[in-house]
Parts: sequence; structure tokens; C-alpha cells
Amino acid sequence: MQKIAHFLNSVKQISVVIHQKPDGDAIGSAVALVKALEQKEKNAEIVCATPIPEIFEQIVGKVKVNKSLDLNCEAVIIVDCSELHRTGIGRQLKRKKRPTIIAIDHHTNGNISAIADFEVIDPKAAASAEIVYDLIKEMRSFVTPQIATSLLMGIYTDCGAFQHNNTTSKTLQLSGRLIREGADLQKIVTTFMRTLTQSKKRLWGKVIAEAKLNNFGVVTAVISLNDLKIAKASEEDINGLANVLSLANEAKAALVLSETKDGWRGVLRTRHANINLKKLARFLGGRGQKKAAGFLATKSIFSGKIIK
Ligand SMILES: [Mn+2]
Repeated sequence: MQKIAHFLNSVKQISVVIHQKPDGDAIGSAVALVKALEQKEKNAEIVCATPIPEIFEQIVGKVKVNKSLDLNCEAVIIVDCSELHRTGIGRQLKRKKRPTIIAIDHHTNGNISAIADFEVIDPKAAASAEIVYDLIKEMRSFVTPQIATSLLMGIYTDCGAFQHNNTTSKTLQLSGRLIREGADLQKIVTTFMRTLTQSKKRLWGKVIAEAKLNNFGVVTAVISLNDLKIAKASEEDINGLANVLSLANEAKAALVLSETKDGWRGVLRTRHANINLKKLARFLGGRGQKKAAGFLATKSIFSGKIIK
């Protein structure tokens, strides 16, 4: 961490890279980092290959992003992403003449470690935002209310509102500190927990009613493109559904299968300590954590034996 802070002092042009279809932790961590770097008079930008969902901008404000890397950038900080291809700019990062790469993450076993010049990987951290906080302190930047809110959004969304088992005493202590430093917890809670749009109500009502328990104890909901159309719902309306389904008393785990242009996206969730969904997701060509994982079932998977 010290080496990274020291190195960042020596450069001017810095890009913070996050994964495509970014989540609250990726966005919150990146916004906080950029604001902290700007305090040090660095030119910092966020690079993300896909747009920032509006819900996160309600918390952190309008986020300016570039789709590809600035050719003049001297350092790249990849946050909350362990796989090169998920950045969408893997080719730019693999070039021979490339900027110094710093990886900050709580996911392990990805291929970004292999190309990183510096890295802080902490699988015990509930969110990358926890690690970013330590880096900001190491850089001796101020934690402004905006930085505090951004980091708290990252922590809050990645630990499922402090309900997932990745929530540690550090998570809670740091969240308390962030609130003291001006983070707006109520705004985060209101935005992520106390909202139920009409489209979500229609979609969830239908698919929860039709969800079935299979022989393996997995309660499964299926959402076709047509279901989305009828409910006037978007892909974002599906977020959180697997968590709710996993609460079913009889369920060992929940699976939400939703149709996309590229195939069927599977989201797996469990609340049981002895079930490891990471293995199942890997088997299906996906990835994730023990309690939360996912995969994309393309035609190539369905043509194999797995369909049985
Ligand atoms: Mn994360």
C-alpha cells in the first residue's frame, strides 16, 4: 500500500479501470479514488467500457467515464476486477508499451495478478472499497463526504446491506467511520432498499409465483425476454430477485435464469453456510463467491452434457 501511494505521487496521468456492467463497489471505489487523486492534483479518469447505471449516480453524482484508455496515461489502477476480459480493454492493457498497472481487489485467482506491477488483493475485505479507504489514507488525501458516501455505497452493496457473511467487524467499524466522515447512509438505504418500481413489482410477482423447487433443492425462476417485455421491465429490475428467492424455507439455493441476447444468464444465491455455489458456477463456466455466483449459459454449454 505504501509503495503504491509512493508510486502514485510520482505520476500525473492516472486511469482507474473498472469492469463492464459495473456494480456499486466498482463505481463507489473508482469515484472515491479519482476524487482522492484529484486532491493531489493528478489528472484522473474512470475507464469503463459500458455506461454507469443511473441508480448509482443518484448516490455519487454524475460519473464521467471514458470507454477506452487515454494513450498518455502513466498508471492504471484496476479496481474490483480480477479478470482482464471483464475490463473490455484487455488488449490495451496487454500491449508491450503499457502503463504501470496497479490492482486493488477482493477477488482472487484472476489473471490480472499476472500483469500487475503492484497489487493489494484482500479476499477478507467485504468490498474493494474497504481497501481503497486504506489507500486513500496512505495517500494522505482527505475523506470528504462525497468520498465517504461513495465508499459506503461500495461496502453496503457488496455485503448486501450488512447481511451477507462477508460482513466483518472491520466492515462495520469502517462503515461507522465513513458515516462520521459524512457518508449519507440514509440516502443509500433509501435508494437501494426502499424502492419497488411498478415494473419490478409486475416482474417479481409473476416469476416468484411461478418459481419451482427442483430435485436438488434449488428454487428456480425463469425470466424470458418476453416476460421482461410484458412487465415493461429491464435487466436491472432482475437484481436482488435471487436473494429474495433464496429465503424460501425449503430452498437450499436459488437460481434465477434470465434470457439475454447472448444466452441464459444464471444468478445463484444461497443463505446456507455449507453450500458452495462457486463450484457449481465454475462447472457451468461461470464464477463467483461461495454464497453468490453466476454464469452465462450459451449454446455451447447447452450442446454439451450439462443440459441433462
Ligand atoms: Mn466488489
